[in-house]
Amino acid sequence: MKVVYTLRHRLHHPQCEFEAGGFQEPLEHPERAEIIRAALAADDTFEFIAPDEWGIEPIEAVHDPGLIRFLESAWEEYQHERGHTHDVIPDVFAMAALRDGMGPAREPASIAMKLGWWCYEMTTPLTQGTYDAARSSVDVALTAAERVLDGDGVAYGLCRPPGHHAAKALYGGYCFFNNAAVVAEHLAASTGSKVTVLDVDYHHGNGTQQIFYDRGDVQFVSLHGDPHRAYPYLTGFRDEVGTGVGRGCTSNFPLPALTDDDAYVQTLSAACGEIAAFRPDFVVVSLGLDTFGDDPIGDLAVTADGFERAGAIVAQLGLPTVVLQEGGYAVDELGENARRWLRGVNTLSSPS
Ligand code: Q9C
Ligand code: ZN
Repeated sequence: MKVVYTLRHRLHHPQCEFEAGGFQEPLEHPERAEIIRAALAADDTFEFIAPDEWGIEPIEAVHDPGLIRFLESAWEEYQHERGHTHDVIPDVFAMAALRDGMGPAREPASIAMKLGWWCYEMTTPLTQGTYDAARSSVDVALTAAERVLDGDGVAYGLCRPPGHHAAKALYGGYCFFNNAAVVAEHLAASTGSKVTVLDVDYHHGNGTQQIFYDRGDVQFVSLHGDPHRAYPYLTGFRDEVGTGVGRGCTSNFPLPALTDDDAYVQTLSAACGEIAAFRPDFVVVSLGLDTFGDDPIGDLAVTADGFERAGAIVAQLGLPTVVLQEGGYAVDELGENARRWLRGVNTLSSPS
């Protein structure tokens, strides 16, 4: 199986993360990708390739041009307006209710409020190289997709930063550009066929769901911690099923705390039933490994064996599959967990 990787992910290296009333060590840090790279490099099932450069157009196909422009210059702008800081984090937010009854707000002029216009929370710092790293993460994803368009049964993009929380016009949740959405749109647009995004990250993929919510040609299926207790709290409920021609093309499977391997693979099998019924031509997997029992911010109980079984269930769909890295924060086990999931799905692999 081809693994697409670039060390450019290291350009995004936050120093701190604001959470629960204080600053802490960032959970989403460069070592995550390096641990996965090392685990896959030690297994000759995997062959590494570098990403091609895809330019801005595939990103513009899913994101507001204003968000892209903002991310390109925000760190620099902040340094000029507010003084030097390694991490740039919003401290004021553009809540629609502030202008309730007075007409909609316009994009603010000051970087202070621009941050809170384009970002919805405080755990996603912008660093000097964040924009370039986020662009490289999209390049990694699209290059993995290209392998599959060229006939590989499955390919893996070692994306970092992750993407699935990034909405059309918002970043957050450690995500800047929605790698899975860019790939799904690219596959759908370039082949005129149907695509499913299967999101197995512990956190609901609110961004991906939003981007395709009214689409009949791109299905979104997600397993995640129940939003009654889990980030991002506002999306991922069972009754969110899509709208307009997209009605029925979104399926959410909220999971209880401590869900174990057996319960997990049972729900994944049900989710794959929905995928088979949609009859897609491609599957894009948002692979979060934060469903792991020892993950510091998840509360499920999936093990490495569970990950291999999960990969094998996805392989049984028998569809060309692009696997993209999302979350997973139990760093010591992250490489092995990724390796096991990918070995599980690898029966789709075909000689290229
Ligand atoms: N106490 C991804 O896994 N903070 N993003 C959660 C939990 C943000 C996760 C706080 C979590 C974002 C890609
Ligand atoms: Zn996650």
